[in-house]
Amino acid sequence: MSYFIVNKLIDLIVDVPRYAGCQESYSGGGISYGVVTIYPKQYPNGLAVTCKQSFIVIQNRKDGSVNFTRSWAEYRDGFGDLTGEFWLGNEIVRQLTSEGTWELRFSLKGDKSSGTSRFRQVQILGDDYILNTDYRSLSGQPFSTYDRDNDADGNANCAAQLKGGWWFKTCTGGVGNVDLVPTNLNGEYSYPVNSTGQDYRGMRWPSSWLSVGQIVSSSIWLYRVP
Ligand SMILES: [Ca+2]
Repeated sequence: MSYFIVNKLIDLIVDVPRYAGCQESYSGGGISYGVVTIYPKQYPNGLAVTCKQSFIVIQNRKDGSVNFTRSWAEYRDGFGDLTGEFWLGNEIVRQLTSEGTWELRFSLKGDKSSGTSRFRQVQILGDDYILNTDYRSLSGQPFSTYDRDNDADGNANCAAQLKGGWWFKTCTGGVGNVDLVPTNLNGEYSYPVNSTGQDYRGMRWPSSWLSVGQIVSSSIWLYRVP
């Protein structure tokens, strides 16, 4: 919050241009990477976010300094440090994606290799923060935390088992069935990746990504399609 206050003070002293989003800031010659107060329609008093060029960073993990095993309220409101590791907050993402066309971009680095992924037509909907997207194996899935079990597994609480908050569908894997392999980029940092057994804790992405090895950094970006 201190960045927010400092930015507000700077606004009062200097006639700082107000940008509706990271895209506008970047193309308008504003900050290309760092904390920016943006002024989208839903936040007329300003919203502090981390911009990376045209993207709003909604998750950043790089060293395990922030604990991602958090409650529903913490995932809703956001936690961590906008200059380090953080989750921006489900409510903010819901508000931002309530109009326009959005994408999620995933930038992952493993100890063996790196990769990127993209979900198109992204919206976060309703009080359970349902993820709607063209990525079929997660689309339609509400968000879950250990204290709010919205997953599709009637016998288990995936967030309690696998740690972190995510759009969990199932808690266990299914060999050869990508829909049944739990993904979770908010799992415990540096929890050893297990490629063969039934232990799906840790930071996980679909099984085809096992070649990246242990995920050492993860960044999720929200992009408004012009
Ligand atoms: Ca359940």
